[in-house]
Parts: sequence; structure tokens; C-alpha cells
Amino acid sequence: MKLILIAALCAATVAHAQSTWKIATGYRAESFHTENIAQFGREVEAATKGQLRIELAPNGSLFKLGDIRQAVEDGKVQAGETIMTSMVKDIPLAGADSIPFVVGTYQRAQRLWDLQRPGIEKAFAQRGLQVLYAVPWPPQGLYATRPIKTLVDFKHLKMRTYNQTTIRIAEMLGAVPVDVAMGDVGRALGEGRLETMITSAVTGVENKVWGPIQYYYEINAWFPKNIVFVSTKSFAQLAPDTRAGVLKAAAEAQRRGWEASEAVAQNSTRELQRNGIKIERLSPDLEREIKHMGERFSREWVRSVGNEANAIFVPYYLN
Ligand code: PCA
Repeated sequence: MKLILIAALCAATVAHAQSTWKIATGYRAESFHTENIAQFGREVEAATKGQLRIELAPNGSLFKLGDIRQAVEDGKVQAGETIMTSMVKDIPLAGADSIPFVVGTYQRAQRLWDLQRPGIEKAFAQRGLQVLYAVPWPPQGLYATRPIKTLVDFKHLKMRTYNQTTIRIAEMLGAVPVDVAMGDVGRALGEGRLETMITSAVTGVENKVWGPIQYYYEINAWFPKNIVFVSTKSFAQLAPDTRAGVLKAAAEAQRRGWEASEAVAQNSTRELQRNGIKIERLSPDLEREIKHMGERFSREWVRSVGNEANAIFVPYYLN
């Protein structure tokens, strides 16, 4: 009897022995998102008394941004971070993030995430993934090497795209979509491969886009989110109190990340300006036309997603 008990205890200890998760991300180590994950890792280690260690693999060093979800799903790495809009083909609901002009403030972005989260968690669970938290990028603005005064100015401009949404937007504007990973934006601009793009102020700062880029229009188009997740299998292997520690640290990382995003948004716009980029508004006419395009985009999206889209947007617009 005593022997059996000792054997059982040993088995339990082995099952919950110290583990390490690698978290793959496609973004640079200095990105505020990645710094937040690093802090999450330190908090997890402290909260679990070293039972779980987190190792970061930034900058696409393990997998490319667009392949990270699949890699975690396939058990090639325990955890990862990606941008939600990279998943629209498999999880259409994730595209709610980048419908132009639906979300205009961090508060509204939070509301959208609260409504989106249950559906995203369900879709992730079906793929053997557990959502940890999500944090938005600062609002997306329009960068250009030349002034943009009317819709005609977009015609044939080489426009950077980073997902399906930005490709569709480039098409609608009559621009030429050019797929460039975030880390490559500075070089692509320098080589004349890009003339315009929609992304956040912080991404412009990280890529030092001044020089080729002369204008930044604060169009606040959308707030795309990065999502951090782990394979359900890796999560289930943890002892219950370790799991609780991870979820608590994840909630904290989400809160901290949203604050950091907002702070970074303001500082980065100032930094663009300090480096000679003109911060401007679009003309009211052009703004109206672009918003109109956003409506067209949202209709297309709602039609392609169906009921799940209504389940989010009906309550979203009710308050
Ligand atoms: N920066 C990332 C995604 C959104 C953002 O602000 C990028 O430009 O790829």
C-alpha cells in the first residue's frame, strides 16, 4: 500500500515537473508587444515559483508571423503570438479587428474584444489552442511619400499590405498591393518598393520611415490586435495552481499591454513629427470617400462571415 502511494506521488511530481514554453513571435524584441510578453514570462516564473519558464523567440526566428498559429497547432512550439488578422481565412471572426472605421478609440476597441473573445476562444479551442490575452496596435494611419489629396492620388501607388484586409483596401483604392513584412518596411521604402501604407505610428518609428515618407494622416482606421496563445496540450500538462498563475499573469499582461499601446501611440506620433514627417488630416471630401469605402468593406465582411458577425456587431452598436 505504502509503495503504491509513493509511486503515485512520484508520478504526480513527474507529470508536473518544471516545464519551459517557447513563445514564437514575428515581431522584434524591442516592440512593445514583445516587451510585454517578456514581462509576462517573468511574472509567470515568479507566480509559479519557477515551475514554468517562458523563453521568447522574437523576430520570426522560429516561424514566420503568418505560420505561427499553425506551428503551435501542430505542436512544433508550445506558444505563440500573431496578429489576429493573419487568421481571417481560417477564423473569419478574427477579421473584425481590421474593418475600417468601426473602432475609433481604445475604449471601443476593448468593447469589440470583449464581444469577440468568446467566439475566438471557441475557434481556438477547436484547434487545440488556449487564448491567453490580446493587445491592440495603436490606431492605423496613412503614410505617404507624396501628399494625398483625392482618391485619384492612390491610383497605381505601391501600397504596403500586411494581411488580407490591407490587400483588399489597396485594391479598392486602386493602388498596387505590395506584401512587405514589418521588419522590412524601412528597406522597402529606401529601395522605392513602397510609396504608401496603412499602419501605426509606432511601426513607422520602429522602421525609421522618415526620409522617403513625408506625410502621416491620422485616419484612425482600425486597431488590429496581437493575440498570445498556447497549445491546450501544453497548458493541460501544468499543475492546476500553475495554470491559475498563468491565467492571472495573462490578465495582467492584457491590462498592461493596452496601457502601453495607448502611451506608445502618442509618443510615436510626436516622434514622427520630430523627424520631419507632416502630421495631417485628410480633406473632408476624401475622408468621406474613404469612410464610404470602409462601409463597403464592412458589408463584404459581414456577408462573408454571416451570423457570427451579427452576434458581434449588433451588441457593439447597441452601446
Ligand atoms: N504594425 C504591424 C501591424 C499593425 C501595426 O501597427 C505592421 O505594420 O505590420
